[in-house]
Amino acid sequence: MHSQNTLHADQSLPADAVLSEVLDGLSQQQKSLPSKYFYDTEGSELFDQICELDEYYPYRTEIAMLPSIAQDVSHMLNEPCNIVEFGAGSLAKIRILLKHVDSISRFTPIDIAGDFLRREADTLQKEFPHVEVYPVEADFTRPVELNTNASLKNIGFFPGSTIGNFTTEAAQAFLTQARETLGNGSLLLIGVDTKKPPAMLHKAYNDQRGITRKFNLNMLAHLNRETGADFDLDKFEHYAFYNPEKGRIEMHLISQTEQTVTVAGNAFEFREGESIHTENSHKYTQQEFKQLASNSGWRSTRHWMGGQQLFSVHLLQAMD
Ligand code: AVJ
Repeated sequence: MHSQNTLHADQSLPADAVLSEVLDGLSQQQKSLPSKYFYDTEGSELFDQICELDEYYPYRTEIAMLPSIAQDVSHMLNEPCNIVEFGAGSLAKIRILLKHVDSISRFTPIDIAGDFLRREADTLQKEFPHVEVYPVEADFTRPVELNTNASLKNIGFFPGSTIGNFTTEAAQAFLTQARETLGNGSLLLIGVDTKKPPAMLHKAYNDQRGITRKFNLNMLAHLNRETGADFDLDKFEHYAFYNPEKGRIEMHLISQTEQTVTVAGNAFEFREGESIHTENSHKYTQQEFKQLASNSGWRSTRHWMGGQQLFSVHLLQAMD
């Protein structure tokens, strides 16, 4: 599906790369699947529904913080900028930046859900005709080619605490790579979820209406379509808990019975109660995150807290 009003680039993963990651994850002792496979069009829409839930504090807290952050950042800029958003989703947050920061002349949203991305980018382009919208369909956990314009200052935008999906080592690798991609003199505005009482975290990932459950199970439907796997969605259940030692929420899908799942001719045996680990969502104290940034070529020059420490946003500056 091609959009009509926007230029775009397709750097999507080839089908065999998806298959090999899936086979790899299911072959581990602790079975796992990469959380980026939540996001097909259906999954991106389910995530938007999660953001509307009372229990899911990160989205609304960060959204409420963004207008004043945008004004603060706007005062620090005096040259035309390109904003590069990693995992752009439905583009709600960038609208706030575009409204408050006049120096943004280009917007480069990167997302793995290509059809969803192009649809959202088209709508945005019409609302902001003076901004050049250049969507890139890509898996940002791998190096992305940016087609940058040397006369623009690059500002990375990575809201929502998606950084929490990475293990600490992977987060460090991602930030180091983003520093490379964005270049000298760049900035990175990044949302980071904070540590808080586990009961509140538990509610945020086990909502009453069961939207998070649907979101988790949708990964199996997505992979059935994408790889021809035969996961039976009725035979798995959502399970999410806070792991205090690792400082993260873990989401799993638990096999309700002994069963065999076949993916491209490969059979995987499940015991009753055996889980597939589908997501980590790491929570950071201010100190922990500053340390992570400085290990990855960035300096946290400023940070904002919202909702009485419920969520934080850091502004990182590329170190020379
Ligand atoms: C989009 C990765 C930030 O970890 O909170 C929401 C995804 N998973 N509910 C998160 C998610 C379950 C979300 N991120």
